[in-house]
Amino acid sequence: MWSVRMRASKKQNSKEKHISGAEGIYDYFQIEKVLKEYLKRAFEHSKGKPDKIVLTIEKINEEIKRVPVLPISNYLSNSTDESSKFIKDKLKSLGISEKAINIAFYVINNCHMRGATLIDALTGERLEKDKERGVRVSRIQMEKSKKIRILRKIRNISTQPLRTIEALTIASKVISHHDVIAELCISDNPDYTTGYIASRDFGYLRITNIKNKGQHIGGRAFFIKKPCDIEALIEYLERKPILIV
Ligand code: PML
Repeated sequence: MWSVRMRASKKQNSKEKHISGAEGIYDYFQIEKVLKEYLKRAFEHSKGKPDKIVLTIEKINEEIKRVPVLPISNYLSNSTDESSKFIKDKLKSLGISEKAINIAFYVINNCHMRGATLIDALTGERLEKDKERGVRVSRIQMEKSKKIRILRKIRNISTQPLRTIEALTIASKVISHHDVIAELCISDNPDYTTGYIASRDFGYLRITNIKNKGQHIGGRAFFIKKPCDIEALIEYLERKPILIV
């Protein structure tokens, strides 16, 4: 099997602005078709035309671990205030401190990171080594039959079912690591205002109106239980091949 990844970006004020990304684990015969799809996605993104596209194709030589998909539920919130209160209450119920939650929101709203921030669930300390890049969850794929079944289930509740599937795939891998208590995700796409929180306790919980339309902010925060071997955790999230089933 092969890991195929795409990252598209554009230089803006001498910084690289993330435009879009995609990734999956594929058989050799699927690679050409997937590359075409990824290029189309990179060039047709609502965040603008990229001036750099990086495609990575890597052979996977180790065993692919199977991880169960998180169950999906929805919270229909009417405002960003209601969403943030709901999120805080849910995360606090898992033992995550208010300070840690506030820092996660601060980083997501202000730091424009490409990957996720790792937050100590009690102290709020940021644990990732590279604070600009963050941690990229990689080497993931959802089993085809599972994907089809979930797509059927969510087509009436999600305006962008494929985006939901990709996020669900990431969250299922993240939460499968015993040192991660929860994830908070806000899309950096200005048109997409549904985000989610995820945990072993309540699964993948989608929340409408997590941000206002037109906002370019967004990102992911993972709440970590200490003591934790941070290097091993990052290695798992970025390198361990996972099939979500
Ligand atoms: C992103 O844009 O990558 C984040 C996606 C959030 C998906 C929320 C959902 O529709 O379930």
